[in-house]
Parts: sequence; structure tokens; C-alpha cells
Amino acid sequence: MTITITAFERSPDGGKGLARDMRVRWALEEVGQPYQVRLVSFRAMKEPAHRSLHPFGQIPTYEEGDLVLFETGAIVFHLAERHAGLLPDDANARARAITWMFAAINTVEPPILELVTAKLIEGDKPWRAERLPLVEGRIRDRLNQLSDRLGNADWLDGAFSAGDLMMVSVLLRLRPSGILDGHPSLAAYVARGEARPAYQRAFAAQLAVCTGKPPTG
Ligand SMILES: N[C@@H](CCC(=O)N[C@@H](CS)C(=O)NCC(=O)O)C(=O)O
Repeated sequence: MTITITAFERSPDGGKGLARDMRVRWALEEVGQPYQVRLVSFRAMKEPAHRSLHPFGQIPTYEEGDLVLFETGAIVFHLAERHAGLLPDDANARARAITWMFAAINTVEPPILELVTAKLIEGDKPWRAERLPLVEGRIRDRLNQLSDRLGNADWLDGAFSAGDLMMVSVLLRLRPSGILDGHPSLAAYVARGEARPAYQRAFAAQLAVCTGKPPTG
């Protein structure tokens, strides 16, 4: 059955792979499922046709036959459940990998999104200078806790899983801020994620939307 996802017609990051369709593309590549992409403009995202797929008028969405999904956590989980490659077979290891998926989007991503809000959306507000160090402090606390847990391991719990895919994707959003550089083990963890062939294919595909040139290699 054909899988179709949506992505920005014009990504605000210009192809740096920070838009959330990237997580879904990466998951699809990890599990070896072909997919199509429907590009949507900011205006179209808020219109009824797209909002019938995504109640909040955002990307990405996921269509597979009669099934329509939104929320990257749910989409990646769906792919990981249906196809081999992103969740371990052992029931307890599987539950732990799913826990890391939730940790990524529920515990690590929120302070990172606060930074984006403080800088980009509320960047002209008078409280910016006071707020930024507080938000950055909360991110550093989380990163210290995460890097304590990761230790010298390659991945968060044994083999690479959907938990790592979500965590690396979330941490990547910090790259423009430079905060990740202060946490070398996490920077190396993110680099391991980016080095995966499936990530590379997904990155090239989303970049091609911005450059207008087909992916090479
Ligand atoms: N929690 C959602 C967030 C989706 C989201 O914020 N998408 C962004 C792109 S990365 C978007 O569509 N932004 C445009 C908007 O909200 O108007 C998910 O993980 O799928």
C-alpha cells in the first residue's frame, strides 16, 4: 500500500533537516518502506483539506490506505510496530525502547522547543534577555542527565532503536544554538545517528526539496 507523507513546500530551515518530516523519512528508510511526499504550503496547511488529516494544521501527516496519522511519535511508533528494524523482539527491551521515544518527545524536546520560541517567536519581547539563560539552563540540565545515562554506550539501550531515532532527531534541533557542543558525548551520539545510511538517504531526500535537485548517491 502506498505511503504518503506531507512536508513543507518551503522549509524554514532551508534543508537543514530540522523539520519534523525528517524523523518520519528516517524511520521509513530504516524499515525499508518506499514513500511519496506531498508538499504543502503554509497556507494550505491551515485549510480544511489538510486539517482533515491534521487537526492542528501542521506537517508531517502519514497516509497509508484508509489510515491517516499525525504526530511524529505516533507515526514512527506505527512504523516500528509494523516493520522490523526499529524495536527489539524482546518484550522488555521493546518497552524500554518505547520509553525512550516518549522521553525524547515528552521530556527532552519541550525545553528545546522553549528555546526556539524564546529566540524566534518571542525574540523581540522585552523579557528575551532575562528568559534565554533560564531556558538554556533547563536544556543543559536535561542534557547532563541524558549524557549521564548514555555513558560510553553507542545507543540509549542496547541496539539502535526508534527511541534513538526520536532522541537524535530532537537533539538535532539544538544544533543551531551550539548548546550540543558543550556535551561531547551527546554530540557524538547525534553524529552516530546522522552517519546511518538510512538517515543520509532521508536527509538527501528532504534537501532535494529545497535545492530542486534530485538526491545523488
Ligand atoms: N508534535 C507534532 C509537532 C508538529 C509540528 O510542530 N510541525 C511543524 C513543522 S516541524 C509545523 O507544521 N509547523 C507549522 C505550524 O505549526 O504552523 C509532531 O511531532 O508531529
